[in-house]
Amino acid sequence: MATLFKTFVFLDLEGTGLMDTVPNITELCMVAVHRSALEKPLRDEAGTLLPPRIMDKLCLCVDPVKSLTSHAAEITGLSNSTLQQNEKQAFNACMATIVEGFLQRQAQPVCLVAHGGDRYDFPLLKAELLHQAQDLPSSVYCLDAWRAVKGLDIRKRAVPRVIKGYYTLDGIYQRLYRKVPEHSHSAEGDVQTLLMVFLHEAKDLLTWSRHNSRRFDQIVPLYRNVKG
Ligand code: DCM
Ligand code: MG
Repeated sequence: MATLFKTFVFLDLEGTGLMDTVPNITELCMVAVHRSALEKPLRDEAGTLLPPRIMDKLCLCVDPVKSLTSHAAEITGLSNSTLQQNEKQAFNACMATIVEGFLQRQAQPVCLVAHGGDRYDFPLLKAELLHQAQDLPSSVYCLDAWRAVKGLDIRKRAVPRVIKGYYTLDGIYQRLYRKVPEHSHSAEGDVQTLLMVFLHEAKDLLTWSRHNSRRFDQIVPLYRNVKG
């Protein structure tokens, strides 16, 4: 069924490690943008795309109650000791309520967009929410931007023969903007990069989202009942 989304919520999670380490969330960022701001993006005098003026942002650091892998700590700049020093709370019931409330404030229906979201962000968010016996409203859908950008290239027969690194978030951004994205591996930095990628390809991605998004209801949690 085709769904015309009113709001796109760009999402990125940082975590204690990759999927195989049964990660917990260390940082969450969501930036909500109305579809009208994506359909008619702002540009400066030189014609360069600008981020929308109106967007809602939610960025939260989280005590993961579990050790970060040394690599995750290195790339994200987060550590168990600094999160604890700053007295960050765990992903608790309050956090789940804030996330749900943020989404409920947006014009519905909402589509979450995350790069590699089907593998990491959506199942991980689902696992943390279920651990608090909570979930997102059934009007929330989700779209994996990695799958979408690649799917559009396949349709245009534009997939290169060697694709290592080609469809990473930073790789796509560099191809489109001819510069290196800022603040990689911080949740907010990655969301800003993702938003600019989406803006650049908005016409195609808005159409793609109508037919290729899934209900968040259908996401299988990365794990059940593991913490610490
Ligand atoms: N991650 C990792 N090792 C990598 C890439 C990612 O452990 N080489 C983990 C830690 C990150 C999380 O995945 O916080 C999300 O990745 P990203 O920063 O790319 O959004
Ligand atoms: Mg990230």
